[in-house]
Amino acid sequence: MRDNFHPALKERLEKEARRTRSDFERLYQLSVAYLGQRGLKAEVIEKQLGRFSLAVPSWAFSAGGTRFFRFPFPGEPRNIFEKLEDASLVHLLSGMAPRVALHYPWDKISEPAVLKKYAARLQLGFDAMNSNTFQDFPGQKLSYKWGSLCAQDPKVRSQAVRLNLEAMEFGQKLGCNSLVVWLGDGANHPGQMHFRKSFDYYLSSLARIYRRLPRGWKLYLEYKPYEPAFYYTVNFDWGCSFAAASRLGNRCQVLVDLGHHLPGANVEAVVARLIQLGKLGGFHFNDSKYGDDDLTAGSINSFRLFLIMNEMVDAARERGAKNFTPSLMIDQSHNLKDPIEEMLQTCEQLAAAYCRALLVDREALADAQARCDALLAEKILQDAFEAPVRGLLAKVRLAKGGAFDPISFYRKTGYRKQLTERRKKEV
Ligand code: RM4
Ligand code: MN
Ligand code: MN
Repeated sequence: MRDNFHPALKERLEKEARRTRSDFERLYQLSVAYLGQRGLKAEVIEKQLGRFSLAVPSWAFSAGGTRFFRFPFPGEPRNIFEKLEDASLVHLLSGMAPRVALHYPWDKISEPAVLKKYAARLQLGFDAMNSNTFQDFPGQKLSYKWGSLCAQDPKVRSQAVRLNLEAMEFGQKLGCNSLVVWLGDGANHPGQMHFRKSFDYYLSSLARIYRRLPRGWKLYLEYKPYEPAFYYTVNFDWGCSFAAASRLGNRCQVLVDLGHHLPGANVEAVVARLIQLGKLGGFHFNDSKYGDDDLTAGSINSFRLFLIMNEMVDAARERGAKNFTPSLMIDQSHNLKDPIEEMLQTCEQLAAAYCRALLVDREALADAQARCDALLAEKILQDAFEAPVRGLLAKVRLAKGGAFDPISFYRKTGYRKQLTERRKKEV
């Protein structure tokens, strides 16, 4: 395992920045001209953009796979250290992914202190800990085949609670700040599971976890309508998450995974409602066409992503950015693209959507809404959605030492090839 590849790359980045200076200037002027026409100052937007940061998921750096098969690729990271190494490259080139979310026990290792030090050397920190009771692991006493936190068998429920406590303990040693609970618990057949009883089990198991939530931590409840259970899922929508989070207390909030909605759901309205109710904990960003597809954020429905960001910017303005800090995490499964490239692309898409949301003329929008001018209101949003923001993003990225064009830079470095050679040799 090589510790630090940054110095060499940093030099190359500086060189590349000089080489692409005029391309950057041209792109930047496009953004500046747009802002100028609307009386907006580039510095103000850039400052806000500079504070935008994301957490990347450890599990997205290796090939995800589908229900049917997983296609490994050369140079794939084999453990959490190698995943961090890849994550640090994403942060270096994008300048906006300084934290990594973990999955337990997938990322479990015997010496968390070593991992923490390694991450710090790569200039990374940790974000949420996600617990996994949706599969069985070798050596586990009882199976989760019939559910985990919501299983009929109290011993299974206790085992699942214990796994969550362990996950928090592990996360605390690394400096994580929250626990995300997503369950596969549910039924495939009508009558298989008692609806009210299973939700009661959910609430009481969560209460046992919540009581032990480390100081300063949040508990995020993630919902999903179906899969792996195809008839009934115990926590199937934001209403279930909201009810549970309200019952548990202030430090428990709802997590919105963009892919966890039935087709056609108005996710931006869900987000707005949760904000209004003080229960929006954060996001798992991705995109989907049909279900929990875990595709690249903004690749299928970029207007929806913009509308979600628009709700966030609107709320931050109303409440003050300091009082509104939902957790921004990516949750994707990379089956075909190189995960590092897909993550760079994702960061850019998310930042672009956020930047466009910053450009919405909110006074004009409020005025159009007050006058019931539907056309103008919509046009105001469309105008911001179509804004040329790439120059602003590049400006902020370059100021942080990132690449003008992260993906082409990554390709030029031949980084994956180097990794493939190195990871073949080291065991
Ligand atoms: C689930 C859900 C969880 C994620 C797992 C891997 O569908 O989105 O957040 O941890 O997948
Ligand atoms: Mn998720
Ligand atoms: Mn999912």
